[in-house]
Amino acid sequence: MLYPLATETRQLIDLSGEWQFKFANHTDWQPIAVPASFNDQLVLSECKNYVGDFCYQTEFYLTPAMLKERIFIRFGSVSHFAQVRINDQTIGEHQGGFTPFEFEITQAVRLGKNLVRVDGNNILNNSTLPVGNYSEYQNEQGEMRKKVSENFDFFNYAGIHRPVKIWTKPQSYIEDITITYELEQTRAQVNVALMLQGDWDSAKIRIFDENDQEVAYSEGLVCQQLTIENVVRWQPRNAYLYKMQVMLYQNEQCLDSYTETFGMRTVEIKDNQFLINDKPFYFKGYGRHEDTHFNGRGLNNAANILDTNLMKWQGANSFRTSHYPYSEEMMRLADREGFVVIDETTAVGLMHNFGAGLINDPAEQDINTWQKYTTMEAHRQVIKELIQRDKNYACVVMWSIANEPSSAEEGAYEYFKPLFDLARECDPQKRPCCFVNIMLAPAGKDLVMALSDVICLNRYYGWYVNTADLSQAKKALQAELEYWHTLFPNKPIMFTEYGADTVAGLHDMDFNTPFTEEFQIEYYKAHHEVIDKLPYFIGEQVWNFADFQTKYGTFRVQGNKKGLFTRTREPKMAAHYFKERWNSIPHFG
Ligand code: BDP
Repeated sequence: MLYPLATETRQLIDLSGEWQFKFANHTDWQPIAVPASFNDQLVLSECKNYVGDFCYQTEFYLTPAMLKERIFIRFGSVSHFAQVRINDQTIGEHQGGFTPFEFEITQAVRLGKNLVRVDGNNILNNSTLPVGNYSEYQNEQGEMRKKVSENFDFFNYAGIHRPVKIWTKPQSYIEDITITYELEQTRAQVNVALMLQGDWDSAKIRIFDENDQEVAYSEGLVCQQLTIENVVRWQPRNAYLYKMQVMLYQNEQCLDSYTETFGMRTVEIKDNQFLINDKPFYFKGYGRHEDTHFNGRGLNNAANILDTNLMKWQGANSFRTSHYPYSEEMMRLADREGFVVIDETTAVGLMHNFGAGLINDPAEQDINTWQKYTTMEAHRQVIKELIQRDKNYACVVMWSIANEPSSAEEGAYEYFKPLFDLARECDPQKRPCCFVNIMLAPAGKDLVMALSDVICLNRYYGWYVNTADLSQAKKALQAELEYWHTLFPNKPIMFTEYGADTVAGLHDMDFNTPFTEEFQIEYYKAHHEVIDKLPYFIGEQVWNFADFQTKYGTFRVQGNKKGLFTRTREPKMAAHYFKERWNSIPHFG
């Protein structure tokens, strides 16, 4: 799926701005910003925490010139379900809150004013991703209400989260471009597979370097091969992007033109190392969230730029899109700025009995996750949509199929095997695939790691277990890492999460006091003492880049406070500690 851009043959109307909004059971419309979550724009608790159906609407105008073209509406994402109507005609629907979707609306639009209406909902249940527990109850006034108890900690923000665009395309047009390549020293063989619609007789492809010099040209049909000499490779924190202009022709007339930027690098796992361009890469970075004041989970371009600059300031080189596909705007920024990305699906909360007995219904304690949940279809869909969307980005070096699934429970391997196969089959660049392992499924108990190319661990020794006892934490961590290495001697190991909640401004002379800024540093130092000695340990991604909003919980003090930065991006002491550390560890070992 191409990113929506205006070109010499395509026009774009960005519908960002003020829309009209209402909850389905209300009659009055009110203004709301798009893109953004509705939750934090509406003040009242019942609005912030609303579960159920909601509606958005706005107008757009079409000119006579636009009506000669095919017209599409494209949503970057709507969380979690959307049905779209244009001028009262139902156009289509999409389930899944973090991937784009597009509908052709040529037949439904007219000259001048048009109305777009989105009927959405934010319901999560045992068949959706992320996973939620859905129920209905009667409130004190005797009215029926819906409830979602999330199987994860981040706040279930909802609404039109990413830009909505009206996009014209010519009658015959380029639907998709898939780029693969083989790199031999300084030469690249670039293979292009085009998906084309309508009538055409040839396609021309030009590749330009960063100085806008043409470096390759070809003319042909849907599969073409081009050679680039003196290739400049995309490198972590030193990106280089080529521009590929694809033009569709009929009778020497150019019908459509689209330019895709792309970088080239190799990725390989060999001898416990993660090689990028044949050199062992060390991941320094974060698990993050799309989470800011006011916007909630909605696209916030200023925050994305600021975060990128903060990550650079710290000497980081990577992040994971925990726990869902991030906006295309963020992915394009990572590609441009050279951040290495582990690209994660929406598969979070795949554990039925997380708080066995205490949190969940005791009667359900013995029910197996893989028998209870019916997420397979949603999981297949998000893998396909994610890879389809992000396949050409050089910054994506690995796909994360799930975060912290119940991988020690019987049936886990059988659930995941077809999903890893699917991801490997869908990815034209054949990148490594992983899943992120939870502490409750440690070495020896986990059943899924054989499928994963890298052992990605979320570990909280010294925090959720051995709380504040860092010397026990170190021993336990060391023992577990060694055990993993014995089980899978050829797989590299990395942290995809480790961290301690820290309330900014809280200090103590006793550095072992949890929640203080001092303890956060001690916690990380203890972990580094262990991992720095292990040659097969290939990276550290802290939890989390910044504090973020969560559902209510006894563990959460107005949100999750494990950030190196606060939610407003002020640095905690640990942010400076990591700046020193990461600036002294090279990107390549
Ligand atoms: C891990 C989850 C992450 C949480 C984190 C925590 O992957 O989403 O925020 O723990 O508890 O289990 O801070």
